[in-house]
Amino acid sequence: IFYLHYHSCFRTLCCKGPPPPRPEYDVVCIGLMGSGKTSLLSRLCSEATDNIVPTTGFSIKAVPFQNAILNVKELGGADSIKKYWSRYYQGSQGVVFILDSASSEEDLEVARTELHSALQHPQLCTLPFLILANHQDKPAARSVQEIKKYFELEPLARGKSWILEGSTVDNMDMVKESFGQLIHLLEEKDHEIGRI
Ligand SMILES: Nc1nc2c(ncn2[C@@H]2O[C@H](COP(=O)(O)OP(=O)(O)OP(=O)(O)O)[C@@H](O)[C@H]2O)c(=O)[nH]1
Ligand SMILES: [Mg+2]
Repeated sequence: IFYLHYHSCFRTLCCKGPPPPRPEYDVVCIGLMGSGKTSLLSRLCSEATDNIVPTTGFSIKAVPFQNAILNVKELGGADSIKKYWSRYYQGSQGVVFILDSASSEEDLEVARTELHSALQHPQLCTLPFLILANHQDKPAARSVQEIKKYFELEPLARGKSWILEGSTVDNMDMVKESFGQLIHLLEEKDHEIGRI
């Protein structure tokens, strides 16, 4: 009886301690202007989204998830900022690329070019990518399958770790789920480095 009591006391004390610190990862978030980067990141931080303006320069948010914290650096998508994106890649451990699935053919082409250069950039090419085909709520949105084909992801990103998911600001559960998959890839990479 004493043992049982002692045991449950021990458990009570230990199990109610502070939770272990969550790992943090530095992630860069890119995508054309209006693709929804700030909207999705603000929602993930439970911030209001009614007064969002285009990002000038960059903006950093610590986005909390159950098992990790992502320090996400969003780089503005305007043409004047886009040309400097690569200056801000250093130190990133993962990449989030957001695109507007309902944009014009022309803009989609630009998004594809940008994604391809990110996937091939020396500072990003070995990192896990989360690609979100956003604006899926719009009738004109291309499906995730169409985007995958159009962006030639399978041939180009072969051998890399990437995730492509549809998204919309109206379904944040799905967005959280997609970020969860990215966190899983970041953790795997962390363990790989630990083994070397
Ligand atoms: N219908 C719809 N609108 C969206 C979605 N995501 C974002 N928007 C809208 O798109 C507009 C631009 O969103 P932002 O979050 O500012 O886009 P951004 O990628 O941060 O743009 P920059 O900072 O200029 O690079 C806003 O009016 C959002 O409300 C979506 O999934 N569906
Ligand atoms: Mg923005």
